[in-house]
Amino acid sequence: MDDDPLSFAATEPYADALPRLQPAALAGLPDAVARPLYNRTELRAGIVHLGLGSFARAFLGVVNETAIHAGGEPHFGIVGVSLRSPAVRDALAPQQGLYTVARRDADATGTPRSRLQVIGNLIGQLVAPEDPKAVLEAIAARATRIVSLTVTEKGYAHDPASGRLREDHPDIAHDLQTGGQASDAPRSVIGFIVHGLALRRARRLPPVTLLSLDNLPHNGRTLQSLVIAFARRVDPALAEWIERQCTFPSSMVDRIVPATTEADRAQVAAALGYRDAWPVIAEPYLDWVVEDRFAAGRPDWHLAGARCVSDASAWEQLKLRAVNGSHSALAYLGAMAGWRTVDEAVAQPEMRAFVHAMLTAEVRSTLPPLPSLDFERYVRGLLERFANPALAHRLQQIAMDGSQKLPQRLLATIEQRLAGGESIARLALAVAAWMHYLRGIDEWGRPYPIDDPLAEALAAARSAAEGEATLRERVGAFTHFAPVFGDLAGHATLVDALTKALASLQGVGVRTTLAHWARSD
Ligand code: CS2
Repeated sequence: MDDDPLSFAATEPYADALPRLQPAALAGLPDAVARPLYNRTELRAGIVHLGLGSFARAFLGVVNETAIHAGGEPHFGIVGVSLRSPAVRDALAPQQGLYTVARRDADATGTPRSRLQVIGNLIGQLVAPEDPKAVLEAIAARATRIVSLTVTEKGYAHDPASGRLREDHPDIAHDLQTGGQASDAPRSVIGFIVHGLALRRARRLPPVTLLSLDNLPHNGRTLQSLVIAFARRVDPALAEWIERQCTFPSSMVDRIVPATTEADRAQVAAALGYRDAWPVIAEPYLDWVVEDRFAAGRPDWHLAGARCVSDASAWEQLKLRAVNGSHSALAYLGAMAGWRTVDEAVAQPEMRAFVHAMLTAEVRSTLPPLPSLDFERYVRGLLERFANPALAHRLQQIAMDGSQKLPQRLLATIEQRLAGGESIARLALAVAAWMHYLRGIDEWGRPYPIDDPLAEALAAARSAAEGEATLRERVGAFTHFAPVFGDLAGHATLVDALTKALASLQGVGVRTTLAHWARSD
């Protein structure tokens, strides 16, 4: 959710000596730095955004800024809500919500370059655990038209394989209780949304759009079914009002946003001449396909390059299976091999050949037709994005929360291929790499923590499987881990493919395995 592990303790002395980025500083920024060219005080809070991590600021914040510049629309300033930690608010409040986006790539000679933009449309910030009522009030405010979300997969508190609301999730269980505490001070994202919408309805205010910007399949529909399932438990009439009046457009979002480091912070400060306590780093690429079903209007995002369509599902599937599927494959294989970043991993010829083969030989056939898409070109472009040397996107960042990511990134593709009797060797290697990764130690003997909301349950499933006599039986037992494998539990062809891949990873290591698997069928 608030996804960036930025430490404020280790500050750069140089940056500390600089004045703070704030509205009065805008006029004094270097010419090359883009900045708000509108009157910030005219912006109204039309969007409440849940999950104010780096992705939201480098994606929604940027598109919205361009739309404001292009259309002069004052109704859609953003109130950002941090769901857990006050760190982003603490960093940005002294800057009155201003922050910098550094778009990074390399020029033709391979020299890294960075283009800076100061973003101005974040006009309010809330920290949910500090003041849950304020969050509910923001959702229920008359001016609010859109409630958007970047809360990561685990923020939905659903079962990743089936998509169902986890009523046993402690935050959901808390928010479902009847009485003041649950509705006045929810803890879960779904709880905030439903209790906020209940207030709206009680006040007879118009409905809003609930807009998921997370990497989930049919993210709008998924959000809708979770919200409705929760609302039915609270008040069936409310559930009906939400279903009839509010909209939940699905969308495909694509931009690589690595976590900000201290070095990034120092570099941005040096270029700005002002200290920004939490700039965000992004690749230049940005793609957004969003379903144009907004209950109360939307900003002119189409003027900022967003593609507003009637059905985004084909684009979502392409993105989840190709971009995120190969990202996860790179993360687990690369981390085990001891590579640190995506560009380092994809620079290994075996790794690059493997990703290319996985996409063209196995993922491609599962994608719905997209007449405007040149898939080979898309894959080439993707590998170039991964090769961006200026991002230093850590594989361990992508490796986190595997249990929440694998179903839609790799296993749905596998399921579809198995149904068609097609080979799954490469996709299975990526899943086997995750299973291998769960041992918590790379090929060089270096340990790392497993950062996953289901880490304990995964560790228990692993040790239960250890009791089996053969590798195949151990793998078979592990595939009964329902939140990840769902209906694929014990599927003989899958278990065979995973066993073969895991045996190779354990026996000859990542590099040699990759060389074989890039070719094999
Ligand atoms: C990544 C994504 O961290 C991850 O799991 O795969 O955040 C990825 O960088 C974005 O979805 C790209 O659009």
